[in-house]
Amino acid sequence: MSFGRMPIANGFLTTSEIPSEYFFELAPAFCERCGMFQIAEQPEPDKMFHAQYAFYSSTSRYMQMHFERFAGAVIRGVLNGRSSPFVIELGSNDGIMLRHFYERGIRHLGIEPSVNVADAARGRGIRTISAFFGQKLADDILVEHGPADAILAANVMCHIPDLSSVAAGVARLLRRDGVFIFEDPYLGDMIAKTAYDQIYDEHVFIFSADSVRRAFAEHGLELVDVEPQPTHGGSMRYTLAPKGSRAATLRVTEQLAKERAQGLDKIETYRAFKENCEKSRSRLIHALDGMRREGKRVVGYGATSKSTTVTNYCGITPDHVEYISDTTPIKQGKLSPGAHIPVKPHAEFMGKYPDYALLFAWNHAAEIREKELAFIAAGGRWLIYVPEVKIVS
Ligand code: DWN
Repeated sequence: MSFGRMPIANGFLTTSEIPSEYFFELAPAFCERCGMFQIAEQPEPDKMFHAQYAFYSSTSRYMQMHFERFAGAVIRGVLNGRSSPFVIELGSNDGIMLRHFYERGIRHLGIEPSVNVADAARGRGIRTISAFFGQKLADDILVEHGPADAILAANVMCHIPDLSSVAAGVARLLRRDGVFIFEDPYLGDMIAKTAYDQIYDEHVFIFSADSVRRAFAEHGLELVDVEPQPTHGGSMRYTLAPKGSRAATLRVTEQLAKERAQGLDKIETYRAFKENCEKSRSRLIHALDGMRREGKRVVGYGATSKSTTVTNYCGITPDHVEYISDTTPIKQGKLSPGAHIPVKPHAEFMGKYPDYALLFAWNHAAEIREKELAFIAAGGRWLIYVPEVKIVS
């Protein structure tokens, strides 16, 4: 299917940059042979990850707690009892997870190609190199630091087009008794919730347990555990280990069976998903057109990467959504990619509540709704679109 012409999801821009804005065709595809769901046309990585990368992981308090728990599970479950363990994180962003290893004096190394967010991590004392990970870098790290007890990645693996090079690098860098643990938005949740906004330039793949199992098996890495996560609207944590080094848990077999029952291996499932996306688009634009006709004020909440797919696919304009409120300084004062809706600081939202807030950061709904009770008390309402278009208080 195609979502049409799409800009870079985190390509927030100024008015003068509009004439040179980059577009590509966002067309996801499913491969029945390898079970992978991926986008067909992929913009060059340096168009997305650079010194002005707009997403800082630590903007959510819930995500900070999530990564503290993730790090704790690795420390207790993997590193415990090992002498001078070494942990690597791929795509370590501003150090939201590695800080917990750093604070405990555990040997660590972050690999983060976007220099600005890597600088934020380095500023906190977290050892970080700015580079794209692959086989060559894996070899260099092996020479300088030795093998890793744990290699971690969160919301990163699905961003890397050359999955094969990364898998080969991980296989080379991991100790024989080491583990590679990563988590990403989960295909089963995306399909079940019609959360099509998980599809954008950075998300080359939307993984399932089956596609992960198959992709890494080619590099001698076996899927030994899976653990669903509530983050990003439904994610999966995958644990891989050198083949034969650990027994796979029952959870893996159960998850694979669940995926077959959901039809994740069948093209018909994706045809139905396409229809659901189209229905969701009509309902959302219908709701927004109605609000505009009634003269209601609508403001977007959270200038997420996901919102770029929604605004461009649904044809949402600044006439529908006055501005998008976001707490990230680098996004404020800019225009949203493609739709060119102004992004403004949260103070603006608090200063004059709109009638409706279109919740683009729906994956943070619990955290946001908890802190925006005054908006509801003032008569405001949330317009949501995952899992369905609805007005809620
Ligand atoms: O995979 C990715 C995930 C992990 O993060 C990346 N490709 C990029 C990014 O995706 P996203 O931009 O869709 O992520 P979030 O976490 O849904 O973005 C939330 C946005 O909302 C941020 O710009 C911060 C903002 N925000 C806010 O303004 N007020 C967030 C919260 C929690 C808030 O209270």
